[in-house]
Amino acid sequence: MADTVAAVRDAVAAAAPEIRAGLPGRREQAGSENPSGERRLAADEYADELLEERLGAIDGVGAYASEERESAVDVGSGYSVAVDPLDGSSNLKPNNVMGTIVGVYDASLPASGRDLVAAGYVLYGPITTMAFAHEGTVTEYLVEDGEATTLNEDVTLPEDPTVYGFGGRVPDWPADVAAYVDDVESELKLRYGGAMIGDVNQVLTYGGVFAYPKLESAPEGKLRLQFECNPVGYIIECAGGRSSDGTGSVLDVDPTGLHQRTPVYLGTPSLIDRLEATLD
Ligand code: FDP
Repeated sequence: MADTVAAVRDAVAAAAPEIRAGLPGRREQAGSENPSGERRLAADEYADELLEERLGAIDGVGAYASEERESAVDVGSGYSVAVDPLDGSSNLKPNNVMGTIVGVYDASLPASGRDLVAAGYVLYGPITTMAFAHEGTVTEYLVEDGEATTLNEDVTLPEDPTVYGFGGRVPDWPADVAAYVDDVESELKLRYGGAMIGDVNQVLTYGGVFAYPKLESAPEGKLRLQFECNPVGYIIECAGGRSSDGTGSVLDVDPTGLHQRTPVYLGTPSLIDRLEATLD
């Protein structure tokens, strides 16, 4: 693995226990909003500042951008890292799973998903794990005391899918999204926890489909292309799955803004093929 990519992976693993340890005392609102207009927690700010410091110090990282900042920070020359420091932060109050996402782009931001050279996420569940994709393969690590040790090499989605989870309020789903869910719910079990990383990791483990779809009230959905959809789409594709914005791979969505949103559908290839055939 190239040195810079390995250093990013190791820095995120090293920061994970610190982020986790900082959560209990940071459940309150920070009194501000992120650039997407969402209320920010003290925990979001803490994780963002920690990751900027750690990732920004790596040789070969040129820019740091996060969901919590209006624009990218120039930290040298080299890859651009795009981070969602605490994904699913509304899960902090009820003490449910959360994540940290990182994408490593060989381009300035906003960039295409095709410019990703690596991507990973940390899952703060009963144990802390990390999935990291690079050069077409995904490795799952156990993260303990800031060290990542390999749990599974070459992680792939299982053949027989079993779970699905779709975000957004059901009455807000357009008719074609609702028709697709009607179609798959007789085959799959509903699993939706409200943090993208928790829900995606179930799909990676059991096979199935995760979506934050287009909504009647939000045709672009909710999730952010640079920080969430591209990195996680890249991981799912490296694991033999498919990503889609409803028409084709999320990695082909035209990058138009740092905080742009896109509908996103991720999972077992046959389920995403069926989804694209069902959506108008
Ligand atoms: P959150 O707002 O809690 O940070 O990134 C946004 C996100 O969580 C995703 O992790 C999650 O999949 C989605 O929003 C949940 O949205 P809903 O509350 O609308 O289900």
